[in-house]
Amino acid sequence: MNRKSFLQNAAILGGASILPADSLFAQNIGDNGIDKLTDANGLFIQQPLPYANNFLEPYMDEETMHLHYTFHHGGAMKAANKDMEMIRKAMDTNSFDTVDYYTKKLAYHFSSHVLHSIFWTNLTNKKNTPTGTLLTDIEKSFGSFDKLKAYIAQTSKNVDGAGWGILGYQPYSNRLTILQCENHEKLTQWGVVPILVVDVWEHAYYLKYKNKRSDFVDALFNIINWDNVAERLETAKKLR
Ligand code: MN3
Repeated sequence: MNRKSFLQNAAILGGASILPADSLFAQNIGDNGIDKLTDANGLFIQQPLPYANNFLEPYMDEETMHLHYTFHHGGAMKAANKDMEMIRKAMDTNSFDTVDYYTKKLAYHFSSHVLHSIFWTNLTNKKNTPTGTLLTDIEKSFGSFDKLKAYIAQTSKNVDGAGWGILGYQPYSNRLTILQCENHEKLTQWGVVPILVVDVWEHAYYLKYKNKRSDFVDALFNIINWDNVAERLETAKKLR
């Protein structure tokens, strides 16, 4: 059974709960290689977590996972729908006074929805490393896997306030690139497709790691799903 049909069977049989404990992958990107973030009507929807809340223990604790997915990611998804609704309402009634406000809010909430959706699938409970094209591209762009790790760790640990460290594919230069994202949407480069994201908002780590963001970022390297990162890179490269 290939990976895709296994995943489909797993979904039919009840999803993540039947995945073996040592399952490397936990992915929910669709057949077209992009995360499904909206329903048929264009409303934003949150995909189920691709694993149980305790799947990433001990590096990411069960309670943090529950709160993070349900209220932080879920809240952003709902807020993005509200922003869209308010923009539509303003357009329908030709009252444009508030569209700039909700456009800004939508950038914030929708970016949160995108990054969190990627984040869950970027993680797994079995330590692994990049191989194949992903590794070659990492070496081309950063020199070595160790240098990439040092670079994204430093960038993530030192985000001012709340934000993300992001490894992305930049189609304009055909290179991998690192972003230090503030909030969910600031300091991007146009065109970059995120393939690995590191959430360094306090809600991602404070229950377990307290003020030690640095320890959390270091711990994450034990649970990164490089297969998922590779799959995202493969999809992103088709943009060229
Ligand atoms: Mn978060």
